[in-house]
Amino acid sequence: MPILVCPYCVTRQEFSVSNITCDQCGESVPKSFIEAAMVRDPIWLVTIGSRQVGKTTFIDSMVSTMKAMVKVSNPRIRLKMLDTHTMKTMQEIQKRTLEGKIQPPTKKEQKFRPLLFDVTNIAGYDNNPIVLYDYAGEIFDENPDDVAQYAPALREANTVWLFISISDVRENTTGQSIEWALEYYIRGMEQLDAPLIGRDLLVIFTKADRLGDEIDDTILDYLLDDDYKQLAKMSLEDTEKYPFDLDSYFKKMESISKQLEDYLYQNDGYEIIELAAEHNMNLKLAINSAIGADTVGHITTHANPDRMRVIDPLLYALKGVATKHEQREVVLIIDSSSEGIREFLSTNLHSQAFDALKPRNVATTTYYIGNKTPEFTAGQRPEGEPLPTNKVPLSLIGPILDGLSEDARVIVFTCHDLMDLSDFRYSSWDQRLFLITTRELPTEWSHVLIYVPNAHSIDAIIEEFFRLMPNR
Ligand SMILES: Nc1nc2c(ncn2[C@@H]2O[C@H](COP(=O)(O)OP(=O)(O)OP(=O)(O)O)[C@@H](O)[C@H]2O)c(=O)[nH]1
Ligand SMILES: [Mg+2]
Repeated sequence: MPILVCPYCVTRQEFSVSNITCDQCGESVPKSFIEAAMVRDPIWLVTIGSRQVGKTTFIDSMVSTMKAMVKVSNPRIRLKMLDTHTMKTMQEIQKRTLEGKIQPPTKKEQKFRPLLFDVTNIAGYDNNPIVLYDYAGEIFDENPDDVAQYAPALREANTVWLFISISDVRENTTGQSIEWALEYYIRGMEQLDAPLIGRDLLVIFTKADRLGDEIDDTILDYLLDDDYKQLAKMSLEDTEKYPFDLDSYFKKMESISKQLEDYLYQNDGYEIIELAAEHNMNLKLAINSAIGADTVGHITTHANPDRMRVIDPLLYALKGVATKHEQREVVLIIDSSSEGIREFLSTNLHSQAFDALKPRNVATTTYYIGNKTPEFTAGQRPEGEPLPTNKVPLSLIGPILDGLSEDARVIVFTCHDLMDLSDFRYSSWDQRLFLITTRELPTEWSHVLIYVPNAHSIDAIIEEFFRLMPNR
């Protein structure tokens, strides 16, 4: 059974679709979340920042826009909410927005619940399970010891969203400086015994509508030129005019991030830049307006808000993860020694497998059995008829497996039993090696698929492969 971190109590447990209750906290984890998490490691996100900087309002705005992404993206990006708590929370926030009421401050609680989502079709992935903790600003304002106590999910989050409202920093009379919340976070992480190195720190400037002329023209244009600011309300005709292209959108985000670093620097934020560098965190910056207009007490204009650049933080998180996963290794081993292999692969099943793996951002390498060096190097499409590699080919996979990394996952195409397969029965390979064969094999193995042409599609096989192989 796969080991997952319980999204509620943040401890490692065994879960499966038939065993959804956490042994530690007794909560039932949504089946859809477990299913998604078995294919892709969940992405843990946390919001940090002072009170009232706009964290919750931003999340509402981001969720509305992400939900509407289906209108402009191809393949269709879809955001789904995975549990009742997430649906109810988002609905309550929306209702308050539509009624023109301000959000009540988020409260710190011992048993604080996350929002659970699944995003489909970003960077070629079907599933991106997301655990999002929208923490209360009060955790980062009062007592540094609160952080470890009230925000244990910080330990799991590789991406930290640090919210800053420059206008609020200026009006602030509490004596807190701009880097305050980050200092609290770092202190909390020390107490949680969680290293900071390699984590992504995304500084998010909120309430950009209040900044007006003081931001330079490039940043202002970036905000105003957001084609998706009214996406939820956009007509069919308009959505056709602005198709979404992740790569070009992402390029603009990256160039704005550089400009914003300068803006942060000029606004007394050099300490943040220093702290990120000192702790080897990857710093990126984003800016948005969740509601496009200022509010005083009672809101009247929010039913149709001009949201500006509210999807950027999520895209950073998803794309960042996708880029890291590019290094994930998948290896195809073709048992070119087995009789019948040419017929078996005569429809180029191996090349098709490579094609089906490609959109998942994995580097696929192909070996022929009996040869320790790859026949086709990482990223190279395997083609042609597989030929035995030595005169008396022995179907030994050990020499190849021994040279692979601990993260590698393997698909073997064979028509007969592999001589040394049983040697690996009680190793981690049992969970990392998927056998595709033409008939029942004598050796016991956990993941075997007996291939039946026309009954199995290669896309379905690859999907199954990702479902079965454990998370890293
Ligand atoms: N002008 C403007 N006001 C905003 C924007 N986003 C949020 N606000 C206002 O800022 C206030 C605080 O928003 P919240 O989203 O509740 O802030 P928070 O960071 O979640 O606060 P805590 O839950 O206390 O940590 C509300 O009055 C919002 O209407 C924005 O984009 N522009
Ligand atoms: Mg809040």
